[in-house]
Parts: sequence; structure tokens; C-alpha cells
Amino acid sequence: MAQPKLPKSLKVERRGAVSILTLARPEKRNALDDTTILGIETFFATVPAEVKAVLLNAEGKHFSAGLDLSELKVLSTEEGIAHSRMWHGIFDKIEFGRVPVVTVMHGAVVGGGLELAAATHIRIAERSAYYALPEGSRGIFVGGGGSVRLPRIIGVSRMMDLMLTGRTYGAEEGQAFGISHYLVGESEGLAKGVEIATRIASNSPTTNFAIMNVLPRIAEQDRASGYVMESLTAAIAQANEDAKKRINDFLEKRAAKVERK
Ligand code: 1HE
Repeated sequence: MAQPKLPKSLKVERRGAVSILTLARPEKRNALDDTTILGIETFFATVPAEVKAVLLNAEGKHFSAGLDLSELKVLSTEEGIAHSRMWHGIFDKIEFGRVPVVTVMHGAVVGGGLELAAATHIRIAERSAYYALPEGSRGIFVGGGGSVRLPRIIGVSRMMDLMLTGRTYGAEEGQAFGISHYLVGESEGLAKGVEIATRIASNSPTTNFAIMNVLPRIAEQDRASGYVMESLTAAIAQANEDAKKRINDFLEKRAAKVERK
């Protein structure tokens, strides 16, 4: 499927099976206005079949300053609910979509910017990255699914600390707390991100689907249901032609070993 036109706050580039989506509104520190959020939805709804993973990154000194506050200041309560529900729908489509998403973060990863990163699957932080949820000091609340996703990543207690005190966590704290999976030097994020996204893109699509869509659901189920769901998923995945070929490749010494380099 050809990708439709996106707003100028988003750029897209292809590297093999990886599509790179870049937040490109650095003059507003990549604040997420409705146009950008709807553009992100369009991008993910129209990822071409040959794209097997997405890399999300951002232009300028900061990943994202979060929600565009100039739009929020005119919303009524009902409009505020609709606005938040719009973010929920779009971020859910990212989290439970077809393509795994690797996010490269640097500078401010704040409010809705952190919520967006949390809806993606693998996060890489450059050393300049820092995290904050300034909603408390702005008199608002997270609205992009942050209260659902972030406690599952960093715990309710740390999220309370971020929101009540307005403090920031640096890149190393973020790495220790599980916000990022990888911590790299300045300007090294893109290369690392492409490397990881390319590796993810080489997995079986069935397994990637199960990792993104089945694993998180099993983790939220009771054990008995989880075991049943796991058996079904494992049985479907292994019966795949692709799985048979990959297993044969290993047995016939054509596939890579699992070695620590
Ligand atoms: C913005 C926004 C924004 C910058 N909405 N316009 N997020 C925040 O509370 C974070 C607010 N932003 C900041 O604290 C700072 O901008 C930064 C630390 C990220 C960067 O500082 P700096 O000195 O590089 O830039 P700046 O001068 O503050 O901003 C440059 C321009 O971007 C300026 O506009 P200009 O027209 O005067 O040039 C800023 O007004 C504009 N700008 N951030 C709108 N966020 C779904 S619910 C989620 C709830 C939230 O995300 S709350 C968190 C909101």
C-alpha cells in the first residue's frame, strides 16, 4: 500500500525492511498537536507490507515536549475526554499493531512524548535523554495512556514521584528503571536503532505478532488461561512453514548460533 501524504511535522524514510518515522517539528520541540497525532495514525495504518519494523525518532535537540499545550488550553471537559480517547486509540494501534516499533530517544522525553515512547516496543536512549511527567505542575493529568502503560514499566511508585514532584530522571536512571532497553552515546541512537529494527524485521512475522499481541495479554491473564493461550500460540507458530525452515536451517548448520559476543 502506498503511504499517503503525512503532515510536515512527520518525515518518513526507508532502510530495507525498516521504515523510519521522524517527528519533525523541532521549532516546537516536537510538541504533539492533533495534526501530528493523526499523521502518526495514518502512518501506522498504511505501513506497506514489505516493511517489517519501524524506527521512531525525532529531529532537533529534544525527542518531544509532549502534548501541544496551545491546543489543550481551549478544550472543554467533553472535548478533553474525546482528545484523550483519540490518543488512546492511536497509541493502542501502535502497541498492538503489525510492526514492532523501536524508539530512539534524546533530550526531553516529556509528558505525551514519554507516553508515545511507552506505546512502542523497544526504547533506545541516547545519554542526553531525560524523562518527566510535568502534568502535575500544569494542573492536568496524563491522557495518552501513560497511567496504564508507565506503571507496568517503572511502577506506580516511581510514576507518582515523577508526577507529584515534577522531577526528571536522567538517561542512566531511565535505563536502570526500565524506561530504555539500550543506552548509547550521543548521536549513536539512529545506527543502533536501525541495527535492532533490522534484526527484529528478520524474525518470523507470526512470532513478532505473538510477541506484540499475545505476550502482553498473557501477562495480564490468570495463569491457567495464560498457559492455554501460550500452547495455542506456540502450536500455531511452530506449524508455520517459516518456522520449519528456520529450525531445519539450524539443524543443518546454516543458521546462526546463540552466542554472546
Ligand atoms: C511548546 C511545548 C508544548 C515547547 N506545547 N508548545 N509538556 C511540557 O510541559 C513541557 C514544555 N516544554 C518545555 O519544558 C521546554 O520547551 C523544553 C524543556 C522541552 C525545551 O526547552 P527549550 O528552551 O529548548 O525550548 P522552548 O523555548 O521552551 O520552546 C520552544 C518553542 O516550543 C516555544 O514556542 P515559541 O513560539 O515561543 O518559539 C514553546 O512555547 C514551544 N513549546 N513545548 C506547545 N508542550 C495526552 S496528555 C499528555 C500531557 C502532556 O504531555 S503534559 C506535558 C506538556
